[in-house]
Amino acid sequence: KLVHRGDSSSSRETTGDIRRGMDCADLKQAIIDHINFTQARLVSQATLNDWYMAVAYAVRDRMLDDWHVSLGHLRNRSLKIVSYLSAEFLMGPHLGNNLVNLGIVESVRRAVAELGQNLDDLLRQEEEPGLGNGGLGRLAACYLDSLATLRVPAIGYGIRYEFGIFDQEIRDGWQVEITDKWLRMGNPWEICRPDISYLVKLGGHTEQYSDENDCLRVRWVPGKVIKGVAYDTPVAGYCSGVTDLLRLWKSEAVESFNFQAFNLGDYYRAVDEKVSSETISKVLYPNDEPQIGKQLRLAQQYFFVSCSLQDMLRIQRLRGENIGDLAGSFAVQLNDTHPSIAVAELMRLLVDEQMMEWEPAWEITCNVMAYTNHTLLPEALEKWPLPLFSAMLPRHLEIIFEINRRFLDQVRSASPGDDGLAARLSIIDEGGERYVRMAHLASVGSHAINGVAALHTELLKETVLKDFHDLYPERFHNVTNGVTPRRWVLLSNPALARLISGKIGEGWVTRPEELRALEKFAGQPAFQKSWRKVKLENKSILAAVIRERTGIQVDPASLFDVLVKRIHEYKRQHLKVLHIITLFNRIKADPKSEVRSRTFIFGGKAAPGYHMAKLIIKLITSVGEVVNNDPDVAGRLKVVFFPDFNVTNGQLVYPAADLSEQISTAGKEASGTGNMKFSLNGALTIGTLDGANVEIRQEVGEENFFLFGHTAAEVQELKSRGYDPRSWYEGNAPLRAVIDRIAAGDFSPGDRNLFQPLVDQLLGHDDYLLLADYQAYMDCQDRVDAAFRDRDAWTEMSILNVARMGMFSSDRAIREYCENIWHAPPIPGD
Ligand code: NBX
Repeated sequence: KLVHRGDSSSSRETTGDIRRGMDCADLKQAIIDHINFTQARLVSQATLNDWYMAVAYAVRDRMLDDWHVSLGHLRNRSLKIVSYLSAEFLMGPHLGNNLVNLGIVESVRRAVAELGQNLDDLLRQEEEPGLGNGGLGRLAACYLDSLATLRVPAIGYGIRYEFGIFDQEIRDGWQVEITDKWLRMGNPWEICRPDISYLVKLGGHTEQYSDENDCLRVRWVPGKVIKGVAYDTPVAGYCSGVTDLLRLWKSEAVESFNFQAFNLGDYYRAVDEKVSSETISKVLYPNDEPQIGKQLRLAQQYFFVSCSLQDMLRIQRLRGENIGDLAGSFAVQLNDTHPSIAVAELMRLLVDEQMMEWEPAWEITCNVMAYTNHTLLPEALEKWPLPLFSAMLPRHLEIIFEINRRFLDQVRSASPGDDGLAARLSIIDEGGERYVRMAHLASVGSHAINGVAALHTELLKETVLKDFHDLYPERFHNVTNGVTPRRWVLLSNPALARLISGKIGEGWVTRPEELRALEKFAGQPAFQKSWRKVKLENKSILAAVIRERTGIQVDPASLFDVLVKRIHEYKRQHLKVLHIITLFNRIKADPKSEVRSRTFIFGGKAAPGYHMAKLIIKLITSVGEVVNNDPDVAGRLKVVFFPDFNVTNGQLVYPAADLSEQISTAGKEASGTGNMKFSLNGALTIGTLDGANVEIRQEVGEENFFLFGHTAAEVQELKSRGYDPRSWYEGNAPLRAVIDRIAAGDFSPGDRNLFQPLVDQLLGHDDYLLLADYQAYMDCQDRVDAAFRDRDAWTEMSILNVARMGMFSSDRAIREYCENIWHAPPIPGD
């Protein structure tokens, strides 16, 4: 009998273990139990959220056996643990992904249905943990999925932000930021581990002292101490039996109250102390590229790095191994420079706390650490003013000076007299106000340095890290990014996954090179028809959501032309706008001119302080306002700004795209990963030779990719010749007409100067060469229109894109890291 406790409304038979059982009856009983005992609700009174929570807990229970076994492997001395240090993990909603990876979507769907609920409704209840800005944070999440799928023992270490990336609303065409209170309704996926916590020091000063052997040592006397508490989330591999660990740190006050000692003044001071300690993990900084020199951000970075390294030392002791063998037990990957203070912190822990000598400590540090660079933009490279740094991390600054002294000694003895070289390589920027350059710290203290796409790695070696490449060529690797086909196809595009598996079997989910088997069906009319049907269904689903969220009616039969990513001038969302206005002008010049039906879908958040990015959003919505309602356009063009682009919305958008816009200025986008998600879902790409576009084009074939624009080398060349945007404007009549329309206020009634800053930037500087690429982009878009007209040829290209995207699985990327950088083998199969 289904034991119903405290609720008389439903009773049925159960077979066994409600914590583990996979029978429908077990699942139902488990869900009801969680409604009754975890949510403390009667089934008859349960809200949709109670149902979601109960299902989440029932699924989590079913992850725990594998998790315990996997956690046990952390103590297996023959296995190396990958420690992925990242200030961001953009995991996306957990429930759907866990159902997919555990292979229990259908059984849970049925159990939920028999309880009178709809699984899709429950999936929509989950508030996604938005603990990241964009590509970098999402990459970390894809990599955890692949690590668990490939059975590699791994811990993702990061920060449990109380408020993640803001929610975006569009009001009057402008972005408005809303606080992301993702924990409001509780988080069923995390397990708080109050017993796993570490103290982290901040501020104060250092002192020298003599130890018992009369050795001179340094003691750090902090101004303040805070505590980091572990919150663990299981990360299940796809049918791999391995469940890895995401361990996020929450900051707390060390002693909340000291009741014995308090008088009124001390009481308030104690409360202030608590509040300021908790501030550290309060909020994710919503800035992607340009670096902001905020003190709290450095505190966040140090906080999570220190907790994570202390945790690794604890695990090392649990394994019964010597601290000196740390590099045999752990591979630490620095996800950009955000965690690069780890180099100095590990040195401090080894030298000051483990009383190790400098040289062996340094060898361990370099053997453990590896650094991934994600950007070439000079303004994005992290550097901290010395006064700020020494006020917060006085001991680390001393250690960095010592690292730098030894490093520059080597440089000088290898290149005597080359003071310029030493100055360029120095971890301390001494030209003017002094800074600590974090990319230099990471490069000096790591045995491996990698870029995230072939072109990016080459440019890294030639530009930002050129001197390091000359010095340590063997440290440089390329690992082209990848995305997980579990979340980005199986979960988000189930209809396409079914169609593919029906043809070639399910092996592609873990061996995506098998997608190649689709090539032979690419020209088959019946298969093409099914392929188009899936795409059309996905477009209809998206169209309904667009209608609901923006009020705009779009035609699923039109070409869905999509540009979703963070808003940034280098990503050139406004180049897409120039295209739209060009088409608009053609219609206005001759309403009967043939302009093919297109739906332009934009999405993405702007950093709250990035005015130009926010103005670009306003430009998109304003152009939409005019174009969407123009009688001459007559519905042929629709412009949509889809608000609040995040992982959840991405899962709706990628499967519905016909055309993927990857139009950054060549040399600026390190890799891109959205480009991969689109193509894996059958969109064709229009793009520049930038980031991973280069390799995507190579793989899918140049005849299946719409290429335009100056190459990175040509961009360089243009700029060094003295780029003059105004001459491009004057020499191109349609371009002039487009810019003049914006400048004349045609899209900003009542405020003709609204977009003047944008126009001034384009005509005055045009740092990202929109005007130089304009004509090539228009011509390429005309080729897209022509190609879309031939439905069968287009479908064939779409199938070939999917068939040839295998190399962009994050499994391939993780295998490369494991083999070339981490030297971490998988857990042997059961
Ligand atoms: O990392 C992105 C790059 O722009 C993409 O080209 C690349 O594909 C992706 C993964 O390698 N970078 C990125 O997303 N950066 C940030 O989100 C970021 C966040 C905080 C910050 C600086 C950058 N302080």
